[in-house]
Amino acid sequence: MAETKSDIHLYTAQTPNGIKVSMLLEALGLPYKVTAIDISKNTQKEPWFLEINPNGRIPAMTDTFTDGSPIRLFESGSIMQYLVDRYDTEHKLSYPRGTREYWEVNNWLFWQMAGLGPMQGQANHFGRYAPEKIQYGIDRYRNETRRLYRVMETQLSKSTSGYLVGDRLTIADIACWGWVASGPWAGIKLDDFPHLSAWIDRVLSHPGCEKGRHVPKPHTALENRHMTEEEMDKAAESTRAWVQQSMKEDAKK
Ligand SMILES: N[C@@H](CCC(=O)N[C@@H](CS)C(=O)NCC(=O)O)C(=O)O
Repeated sequence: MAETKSDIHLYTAQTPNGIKVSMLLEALGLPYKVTAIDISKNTQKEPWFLEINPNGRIPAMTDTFTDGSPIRLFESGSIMQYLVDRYDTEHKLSYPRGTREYWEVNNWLFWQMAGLGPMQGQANHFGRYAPEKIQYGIDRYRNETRRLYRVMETQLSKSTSGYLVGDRLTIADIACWGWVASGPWAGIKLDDFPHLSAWIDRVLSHPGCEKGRHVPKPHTALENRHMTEEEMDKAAESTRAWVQQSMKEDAKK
């Protein structure tokens, strides 16, 4: 089957899950169109968007598939696997399917998608967006997130390349990056994790990653990591209102 040219259209917002895809696209040097989704206006719940991602979340992506017809992709991990599988044929950011390193990348990708992202998301929810401070929820998710950071810190301390798997930056690192970069927002101090702190800068020094983190608008988590708790709580106010409203609407579904 003849390979068609890429026709990638990314639907995204400035969040840890959104920037995974733009960082990867830039690192792969692929051309793409971007539509910025304003999640605070619930554009991701509109019928046209649900045709692309029935789950109503960013990121989502469309492309022209190898058979010449459109294909839709959703779930950031699935999108990243698609991109490297189809476009990283020289394995600059991946390993050939079936190799030991291929499966190890998969381990960390699933670890991020099922563990780090959801746990840190809940730490954000209870620590920043819940209408009342429920200490049990805050402790439960902050401690679990900190434990996951320790798992990653240990892996990086044993790595000779400074990346999670083998000798190169892969989608395992890119999947985790936006989350770890915004650790302080979830109440996790990065001073206790020297390997993770060095890895944050290392990933950014890879061509394309710095540009990709600022899609569709500037990424500020790194610059904001020294904000005080009070400043972070104040900055969370507008999102808190949207989260509460969305939860009310979701409860009716
Ligand atoms: N597991 C999904 C999570 C996607 C997700 O939760 N996206 C958030 C932004 S990081 C979102 O779209 N939130 C809007 C909403 O909840 O309506 C992925 O990795 O793609």
